[in-house]
Amino acid sequence: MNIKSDDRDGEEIRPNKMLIAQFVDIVGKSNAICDPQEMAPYLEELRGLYRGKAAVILQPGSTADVSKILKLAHETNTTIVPQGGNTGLVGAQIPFSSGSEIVLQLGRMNKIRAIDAQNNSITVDAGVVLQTIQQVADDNDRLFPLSLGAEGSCQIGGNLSTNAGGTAVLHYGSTRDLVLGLEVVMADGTIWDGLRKLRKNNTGYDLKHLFIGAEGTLGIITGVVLKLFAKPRSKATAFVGLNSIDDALKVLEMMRSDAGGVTSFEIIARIALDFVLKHADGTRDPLSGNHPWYLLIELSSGEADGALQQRLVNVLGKAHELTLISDAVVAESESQRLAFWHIRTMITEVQKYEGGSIKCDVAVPVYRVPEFLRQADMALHRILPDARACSFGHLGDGNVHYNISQPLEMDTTEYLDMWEEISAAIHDVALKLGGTISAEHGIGRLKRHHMPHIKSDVELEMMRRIKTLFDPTRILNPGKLL
Ligand code: FAD
Ligand code: 2HG
Ligand code: ZN
Repeated sequence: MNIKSDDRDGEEIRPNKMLIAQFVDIVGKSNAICDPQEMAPYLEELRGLYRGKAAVILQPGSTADVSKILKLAHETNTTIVPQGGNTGLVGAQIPFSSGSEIVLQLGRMNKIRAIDAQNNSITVDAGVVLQTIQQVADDNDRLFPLSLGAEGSCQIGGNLSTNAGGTAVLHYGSTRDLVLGLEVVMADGTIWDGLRKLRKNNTGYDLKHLFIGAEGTLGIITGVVLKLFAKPRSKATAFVGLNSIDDALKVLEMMRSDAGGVTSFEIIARIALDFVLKHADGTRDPLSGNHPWYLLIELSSGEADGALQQRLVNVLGKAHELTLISDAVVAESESQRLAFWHIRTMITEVQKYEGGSIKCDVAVPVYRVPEFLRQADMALHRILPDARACSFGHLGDGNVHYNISQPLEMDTTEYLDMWEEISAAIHDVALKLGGTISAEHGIGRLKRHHMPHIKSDVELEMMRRIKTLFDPTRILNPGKLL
């Protein structure tokens, strides 16, 4: 464990007891956490990279509560850190160490407000857990396609605020693409009811998009109208072994043109599979032999018969004949399909058992992923020859989680002290290939200092002006993102 600190950690203007009591009154004593031990799980992110302090943790039960809290915060210059499921990977949901901030924990706002199957939409509170939304959609013979490893605990408000990606972006887009309307409480407590259910609405600036991906710096999202989709009648899923990442892109092309319905196209390096097999109980290698790279491919369609499965098998057969892939297994049952996905979703967790891990969430144009991986490996090994690149991610989106586990014999703190040097080298490779240093996890605290290098002065100035307009007294998640 290596707590990262940054420039705001020293600032300290704690709200006094009377003011805290006023905030507590809004939600009621039973919905305010003041005890340090009870606060602890909300004040540390899951890898232990960031740990903070809070004046109090408030758990509002309604949009009206949030509005009152923000009005008071605005008047008293009290800073607010919004928090959903606390699964974010860039530290944006964790307060700084001064103890002056209030954490606004949205988990009690967990109502499904309405499901409108005919309009293919669902309206929910911001604190609803993603998996619950998926389940309610499913119960209504619909699909809510956002899917990611943390879906059992992350909340839709957090997904919106990070514009989360996940494993079905290739087909359905990022969270941003799944939103029809928003309800937001502005910094001064004003409520914006933008809960529209429209698929078309060209009436000027589309304000909802400002709050999506804003990491809680422009307003508190309290409600959302989400798009639903027809539930696929069939899915076909394969676990594939291959020698070269260049060939993976050829397989993607074949899947698109000859099979269709490509929903997920995920890449896993052998070392990532090894970590899962070693640390995650009950997992087993779906293939025999040792392959440098694996693909988890999922197709989905409205056809109810086995046509999709057959197309997948045919394309894999052709890819094998062309020696693009070395082995493959197609899931024959739902439990086998879930077992493949379990391997993929466990990768984040198992890395922690291999010591320090430096995460680089990069994206490059899809066709440049092989180049990125080769150059990143070279750059990494020039700095630390024994570091272990554990790459995996959403190849179909050009998004590689180039995570780097420490050399086996190295001291973890010594390794994590190299975070800046190593990540800068990897980011440099991605940027030179026309990529980004944050594909889906956001900026938060972890990457905030990179903003001047990755955004033009014009972009930064526009962002600052938007921030000032929406949050003139800078009470919303200051020190994050901007
Ligand atoms: P939090 O971590 O609580 O907060 C995240 C940000 O949103 C913070 O800036 C916070 O201030 C803000 N926020 C939260 N709620 C609100 C609100 N109501 N209004 C305004 N601001 C708010 N991410 C991906 O993109 N793709 C993945 O595939 C993926 N897989 C993951 C797998 C695992 C195992 C884990 C642990 C994380 C993964 N993540 C992934 C990262 C994380 O799950 C997402 O960023 C998620 O969207 C965060 O949701 P949360 O509710 O936990 O938000
Ligand atoms: C995933 O794709 C997540 O599983 C987490 O984005 C990635 O652990 C990570 O870096
Ligand atoms: Zn991811």
